[in-house]
Amino acid sequence: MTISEAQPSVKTTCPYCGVGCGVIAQINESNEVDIKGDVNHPANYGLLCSKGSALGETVDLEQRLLHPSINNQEVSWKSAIQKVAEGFSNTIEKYGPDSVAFYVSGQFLTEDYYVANKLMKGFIGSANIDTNSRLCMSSAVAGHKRAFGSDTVGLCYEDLEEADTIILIGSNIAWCHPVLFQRIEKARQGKDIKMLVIDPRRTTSSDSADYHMAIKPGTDAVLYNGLLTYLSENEFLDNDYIEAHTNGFDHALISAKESAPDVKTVATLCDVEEEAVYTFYRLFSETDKVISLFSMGINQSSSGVDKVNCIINAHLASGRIGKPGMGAFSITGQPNAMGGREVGGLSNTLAAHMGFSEKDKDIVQHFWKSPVIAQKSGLKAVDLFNDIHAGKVKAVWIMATNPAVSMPNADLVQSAMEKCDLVVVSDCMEKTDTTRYADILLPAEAWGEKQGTVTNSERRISRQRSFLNPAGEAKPDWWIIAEVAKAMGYEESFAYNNVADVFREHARLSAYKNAGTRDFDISALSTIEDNEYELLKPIQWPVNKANPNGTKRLFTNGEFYTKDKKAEFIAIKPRKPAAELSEEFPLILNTGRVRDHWHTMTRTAKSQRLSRHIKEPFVQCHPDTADKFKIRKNGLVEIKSKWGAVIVRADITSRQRLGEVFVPLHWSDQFSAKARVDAVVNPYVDPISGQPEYKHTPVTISAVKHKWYGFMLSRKEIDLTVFPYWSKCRELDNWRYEFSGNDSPDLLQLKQLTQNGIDFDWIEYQDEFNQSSRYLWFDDSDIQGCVFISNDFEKLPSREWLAEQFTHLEIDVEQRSKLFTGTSGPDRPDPGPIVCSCFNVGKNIIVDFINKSGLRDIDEIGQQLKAGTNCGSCKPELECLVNENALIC
Ligand SMILES: Nc1nc2c(c(=O)[nH]1)N[C@H]1C(S)=C(S)[C@@H](COP(=O)(O)OP(=O)(O)OC[C@H]3O[C@@H](n4cnc5c(=O)[nH]c(N)nc54)[C@H](O)[C@@H]3O)O[C@H]1N2
Ligand SMILES: Nc1nc2c(c(=O)[nH]1)N[C@H]1C(S)=C(S)[C@@H](COP(=O)(O)OP(=O)(O)OC[C@H]3O[C@@H](n4cnc5c(=O)[nH]c(N)nc54)[C@H](O)[C@@H]3O)O[C@H]1N2
Ligand code: SF4
Ligand SMILES: [Mo]
Repeated sequence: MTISEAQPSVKTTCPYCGVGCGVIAQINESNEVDIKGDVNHPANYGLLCSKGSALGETVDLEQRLLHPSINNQEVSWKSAIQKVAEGFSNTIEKYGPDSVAFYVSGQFLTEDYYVANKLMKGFIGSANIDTNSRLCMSSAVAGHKRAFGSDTVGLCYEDLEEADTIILIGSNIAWCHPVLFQRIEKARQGKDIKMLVIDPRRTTSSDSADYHMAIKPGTDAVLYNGLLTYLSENEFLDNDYIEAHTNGFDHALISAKESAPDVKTVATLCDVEEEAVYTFYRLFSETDKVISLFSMGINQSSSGVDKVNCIINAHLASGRIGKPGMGAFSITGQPNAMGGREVGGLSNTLAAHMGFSEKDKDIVQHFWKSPVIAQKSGLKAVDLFNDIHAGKVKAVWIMATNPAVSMPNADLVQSAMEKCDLVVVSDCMEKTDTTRYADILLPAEAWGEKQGTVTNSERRISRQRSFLNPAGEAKPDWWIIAEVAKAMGYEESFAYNNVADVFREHARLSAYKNAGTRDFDISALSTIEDNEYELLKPIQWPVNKANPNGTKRLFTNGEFYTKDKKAEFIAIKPRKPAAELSEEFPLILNTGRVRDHWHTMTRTAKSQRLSRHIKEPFVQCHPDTADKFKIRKNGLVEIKSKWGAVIVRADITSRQRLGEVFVPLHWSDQFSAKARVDAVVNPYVDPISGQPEYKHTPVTISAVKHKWYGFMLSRKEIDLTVFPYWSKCRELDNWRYEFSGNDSPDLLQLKQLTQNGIDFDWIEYQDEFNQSSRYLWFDDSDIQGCVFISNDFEKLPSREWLAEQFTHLEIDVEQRSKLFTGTSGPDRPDPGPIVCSCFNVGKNIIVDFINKSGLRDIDEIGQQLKAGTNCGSCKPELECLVNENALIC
C-alpha cells in the first residue's frame, strides 16, 4: 500500500457484491486503512458486511502485480502496449476481426467496460467481447428482454422493506448479499413480512425464513408454472392488468396447465410436500405485496431463461409488478454487473442497451464515428474458450476475471489458454491460476486506487474514488485499453483526458437518438463537469430531463419497452437439467458461495479475519449419502465427474438433500492442491443466454485415504505442493496448512521446506504409541512454526488454540511442552472454529456460553461476547448455533 498525501476520509463503494454499499475509507495514524459504512449511502445506510468491513486488510502490496511483463520479463508500459497492439493488429490482419477476443468482467468499472466494448465492437469490428456476467446474469438479461423488451430491473431495495411476502428463490442472500438481508431482517422486526426460501439446500437464509422448500434441483419452472395454474383456477388473476398491459397470456397458461396441472403433480415433480406447495401459493396470492427475489439458483441453469420468465409470468398475471413492494427482482452478483449491461459488455448486446438491429448499429457507429461496427453477436464465454481451444480464436485479452478457476469445464479452459497464440492478462494480482498462462501481463489499479462508477442491483450509479496511490506501475483498466487502441491507430477516438471524459461519452450515447425508446438513459449526466463527477451522489437511472434526480421504480405506468408497450408472457415447457445422472455418476453436484470469501479468493484470502470463517475447501453431503459412499466426517473426499475431479474435506450434514452434494467455487490452485471445483462442473449452457449450468453436474464421490495427516502453522509462507493434499489459509499472523500423504515427511524434509537458509532451533517429539510426530521451531524464544502429524486426522490438536499461542511471542520452556501436547488448558480455552470474524469469537466459546448462561437471544449473547455486534454477518449463524449447534450453515 502506498499512501497519497494528506488523507481526509474518502467516500467510495464496496468492490464486492451487487448491493453496492457506500464505504468511507480513511488512512489512520498507523498507516492502515480504516473502513466504515457510509450512513448517507442509500444502499446500506451505514451497514457493512464482514467482507466490506475487512476491506482494509486487503489493500497492502503483498501479492500485487507491480510491473508490466512480456514472457515473465519486466518491460516498460510503452513496450507492453506496443506488443499487445501489434499482437492484436497482426492477428486481425491475417485472420480477420473474429480471430481475436476480449474476456472481461463485472468487476470492471463502467468506464473500463465502455472503452473495452467500444474498441472491440466499433474499431476492431467484432463482437467477440464477452464478460464473466455471462456466467452470472445473462439468463436474467435474456428473460427481461423477452418479457419487457429491455433488460430492465424495475425495483429498488425499499421494495423489499415494503413487501408483505418475500420469496427467495435460488438465492442465499444472508451470505451473498448480507446487507440487503440485514435490511430485510430489520424491516421484519417492525412488521410482518413473510419470508419463504426455495433452495434444495438448507442455507443461512432459510434458517431465518418462515418457510423453506427444499425442492428437487432444477424444478423451479414447474413450481412457478403451477403457481400460474393456481392463480388462474382460484380467481387470483388480475384480468384488467393482463388485458391492458400484456400479450400472450393464454399460451403461457396452456403450457403451465400442461406441465403443472395441479398441486399434487407439482409436489411430486418438485419432490416436496403438497402442503408446502399450498403454503407458497397461498402466500403469493393472498398477500398483496409480493417479491420473488432470484439469483444463481435460477440463472445458472440450462433452462435459466425459461425459469426467469416463469417467475415474471406469475407477477404479470397477478399484476404484481411496477408497484411498491412487488415484482420479480433479479439481484446482481458483482459490483458492476449492471454497469456492464449498460455499456453492452455481453457479446450479444451492442452498447447502451442496444442490440444488433440495423437501426441500432447505425446509431452506435454514427455516435462513435467508427470505421466499422460489429455486425452480429459475438462468441459467448463458453463458446469463446472452445474456439480458443479449437484454434479459431488466436489472441485473447482477459481482464479482471480468473477463468482458469471460474469457467465450467475449467481444465479445458486452461488447456485452451495454454494453446492460444497470444494471451494478455490484466489483473491486480501477480499469481493467479490465469496469470500463469499470460504471455503479456499488465498490472491494473485495484480498489482504493482506481476511479470511476459502478451500478448496483437497484440501478444506482455510485462513485468509486481513490484514496491510495497506484501500486507500483499499476494503471486504470480504461487507460490501458485506450492506450492499446491508440497504438492500433485509433488515437482520436480514444483520446480521453480522464475517467470523467469516458463517463460523459457513455452518458451521451445513452441519450443519443433515444427519445424514450430505450430504458437506459442518463442524459442528464452527459454534461457534468469534472468537479461534479468528482462529487456525484449515488443516483438511480434513468436520469434525464423528466427525472433529473433519478428514478426509484420502473414500469409504474404499466408500460414496457416492447413495440406496443405491453409485456410479453412466455409459454414455458419446463426442461430437466442437461446432464443426466447415471450409474457411474449418481449424485448431483451443486456449487456456490461461502460468507467470507469472494470468488477465486485473490483478495479475500489476504484477510486473516475473512480466512477464519471457513478454512478449507469442503463438500457438504447428507449423512445417508455419506454412509452409502463410505465418507467420514472430516475425511478427504474425491468428487469426480466426466469432466474432472477435486479433493476436498467432508462436512456431513442433513442440511443437504439425499443424493446431492455442495462444493464452494472459491478455492483455486493457489490455495489447495486440487479443489478447483469448476474442473468438475459440466459445460452445458442455456441455449438462449449461454449461461452455464453450475448448479447441476452428475458426479460420484469416494473417500481418499492417506497414511498420515498433518497440519502446520508457520510465520512464513511455505511451499507444500509436494504433498498429494494441502490447503492453506491465513490464521492470525501465520499461515496455516492442512496436508497429508502416504510417505510421511521427516525432519530433514521439513527443515528443507521451512528453513530457507535460516538455522532455527528445532524440537521434535515422536509418539510411537499414537503414531504421531510433532515439531516446533524457534528463533531464540520466538516461535516460528509447528507441525503436528498423525495417522488419524481426528487426533490432531486444535488449530485455533495453537494459533492463539503464536500471538504470545515469548514462549518459555514450560510452555513449549504445553505446546507439544497441543491441548488447551483452563486458562487458555480453545475457541474453536471462528464464527464472528470481526471479534474472532469461536464456536466453542459461543456454545459454551449458551449452555452455561441459558441465553437464547442472539442480541443478549452479542452483548456479552461481542459476537455479531459489528457487521452482523454472523447473526444468522449465531441463530443457527442457538437452535442446533451446527457450524457450516
Ligand atoms: N460471500 C460472497 N458473496 C457474494 C459472492 C461471493 O463470491 N461471496 N459473489 C457475488 C456474485 S458474483 C453472485 S452471482 C452472487 C450469487 O449469490 P447467490 O445466487 O445467492 O449464491 P449461490 O451460492 O451461487 O447460489 C444460491 C443458491 O442457489 C441454490 N440452488 C442450487 N440449485 C438450485 C435450484 O435448482 N433451484 C433453486 N431454487 N435454488 C438452487 C444453491 O443451493 C444456493 O444456495 O453472490 C454475490 N455475493
Ligand atoms: N462452480 C461455479 N463456478 C462459478 C460460479 C458458481 O456459482 N459456481 N459463479 C460464476 C459467477 S456468478 C461469477 S460472477 C464468476 C466470478 O469469477 P471470476 O471473475 O473469475 O472471479 P474473481 O476471483 O472475482 O476474478 C477477478 C479477477 O480480477 C482481478 N481484479 C480485481 N479487481 C480488478 C481490477 O480492477 N482490474 C483488473 N484488471 N483485475 C482485477 C482479481 O485479482 C481476480 O484475479 O464465477 C463463476 N463461476
Ligand atoms: S453487502 Fe457486503 S460485500 Fe456486498 S456491497 Fe455491502 S459490504 Fe460489500
Ligand atoms: Mo456472479
